[in-house]
Amino acid sequence: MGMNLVQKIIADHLVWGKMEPGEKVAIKIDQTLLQDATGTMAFLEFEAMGLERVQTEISVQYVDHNMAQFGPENHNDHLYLQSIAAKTGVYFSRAGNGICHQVHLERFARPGGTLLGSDSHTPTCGGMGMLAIGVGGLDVALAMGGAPFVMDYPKVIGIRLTGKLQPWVAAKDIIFKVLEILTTKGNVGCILEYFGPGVQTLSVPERATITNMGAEVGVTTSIFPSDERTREYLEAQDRAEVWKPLAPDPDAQYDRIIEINLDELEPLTAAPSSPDNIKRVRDVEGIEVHQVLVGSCTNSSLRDLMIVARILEGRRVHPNVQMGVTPGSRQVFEMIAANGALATFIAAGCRILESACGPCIGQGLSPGDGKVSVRTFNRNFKGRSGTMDDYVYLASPETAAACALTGRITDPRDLPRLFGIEYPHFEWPRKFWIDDSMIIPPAENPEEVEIIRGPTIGAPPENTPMPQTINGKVLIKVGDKITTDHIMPAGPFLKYRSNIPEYAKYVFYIFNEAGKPTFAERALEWKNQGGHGIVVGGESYGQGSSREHAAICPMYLGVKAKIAKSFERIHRQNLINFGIAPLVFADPSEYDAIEEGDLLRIENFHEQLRSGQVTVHNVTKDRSFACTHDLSADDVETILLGGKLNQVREQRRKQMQG
Ligand code: MIC
Ligand code: SF4
Repeated sequence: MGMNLVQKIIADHLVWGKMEPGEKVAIKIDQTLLQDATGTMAFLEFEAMGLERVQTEISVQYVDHNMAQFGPENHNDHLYLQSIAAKTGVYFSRAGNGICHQVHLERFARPGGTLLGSDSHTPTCGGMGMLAIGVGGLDVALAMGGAPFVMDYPKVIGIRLTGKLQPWVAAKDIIFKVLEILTTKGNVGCILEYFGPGVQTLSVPERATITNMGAEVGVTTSIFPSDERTREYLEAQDRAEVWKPLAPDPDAQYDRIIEINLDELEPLTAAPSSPDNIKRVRDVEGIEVHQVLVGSCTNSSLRDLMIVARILEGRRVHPNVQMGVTPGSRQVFEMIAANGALATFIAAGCRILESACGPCIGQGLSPGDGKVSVRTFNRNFKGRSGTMDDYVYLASPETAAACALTGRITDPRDLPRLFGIEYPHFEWPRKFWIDDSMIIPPAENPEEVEIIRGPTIGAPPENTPMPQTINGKVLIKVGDKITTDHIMPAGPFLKYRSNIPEYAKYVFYIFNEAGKPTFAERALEWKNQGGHGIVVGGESYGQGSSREHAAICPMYLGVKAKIAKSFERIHRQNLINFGIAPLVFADPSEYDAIEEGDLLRIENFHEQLRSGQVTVHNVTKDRSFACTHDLSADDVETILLGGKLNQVREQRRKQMQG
């Protein structure tokens, strides 16, 4: 039987396990990627596990998230990261060099390789035919130390593309279509593999827009084949030597096939406040727009910026619209500076932002109360922009540019009629502007490098082993589709990423009510009384980002279990890594019988967790209910030991003794 592309790459990297549904497989990791907001903790964990040198083909540390630098914290992190990267054998991409996913695609990704990154949008490099997976920092730290990555053998959903995008319709609209079909929940354990004749009509950066936003579908990753378009892109990046063709076998099998005819697609948008709230732009046109932002790791390639520049050329952004542009990398920045597009943006009245995540992670440009912001980004969860009452529409660069000119949500297909603008012709350059001087290679004499630890660099948090009896209290009960942005906000709090006691104050910040104790205060009060915190959630708990702080900070506050109807992959793994049990309601209707403040008691927790069935007694309501889990035996032991740091230390202690 023929193999699909995912199966081929897994087979090529298989360390152990059976390539069969329901089985676990461990794969060798060729490359890793860390960004600064998750990297500081990951490196602290790397050190805490006693690891010294990276064992991968290439590991890169990027600085792109935490760049607002209000106070010393961010720069302290950057200096720590630069020094420890040099010492441990990691490339360091300096602040200003660009967004990790964009730069990795340009300068490091290679077809057929595996990449593990401490950022949920790591699958961006799937656009280059890599198996690229987003995980928590601790899992990347382990992979840097040479450990294989263990995952559930995936279901592969084939997405067959036919036809060709029509003018004014973009790659972003393809992933919107996928989100409309698959939504953001229920896709854990799947990988999306794109194939079919429509693939060759898309350039590598367009493919990367699609694989990037596969993160919002909740799949493990997304991948495209490697073909002539991939070769052209790599040649233009002066990296033709890493190219190889990759395609599924002609008789490859998929667990499900979704057909998308590109000819029939039209401009779409993700309306507030979920990436799967997909609408036709036509159906929401006319809504007043106050802000337009072009950028983020989804849509900041040269192509994306050039399309917007050509639309704006000789025109002005609507007077009621604030417009910002973020080039995805220094390469893109240099190229738009050289070809005049930067001048076009400035003349049109755009605000030019540095090459970083910026407003995508709430670092500035928050919209006004109740105001509409159209963004080419990938996430529009309520409050992520930094404004609680935000109305963020996600859109393609084409749609964003049209909105910027009219001050209303506008279908870009109306631009010829409204402004006489023809669809811009964009030709990929035969050579990109290449200058890797902002990527610092590892030190030649690592023993001479001193690690710089500013006073705001903490230690990785310690956890105690899981108690036998859980004296639990429901500290909060939340609904469906709770994202890690809801659990652990970024924006202005992002700077506390290496200071857990401070950052923990903002856990579930969005749910705090004025005049009432915050989640953190309630949790610490209960912990100080010797109690254990429990969080209750609905479906698809822990969507979105890979930030392991959404597990570490609750752990610090004494949370021992989260009980939900279902969990998303990365957050679930982060909970395991930090010794919090992710339990699932055996009967989802039990969710309704629990209230915030209920006391929950679990006896013999160790044996119950090992057996796979956990009975929880609700002391307040005087009733019991059952929970299950699909944790492996190893995951259970990790949780019982209080997390992976304790487990790795224990293993090393035993090795030293034996
Ligand atoms: C995000 O887009 O939410 C982030 C910020 O890139 C996160 C990582 C983080 O929280 O540091 C992600 O997507 O994993
Ligand atoms: Fe940065 Fe936004 Fe991409 Fe996350 S989604 S990596 S914050 S640009």
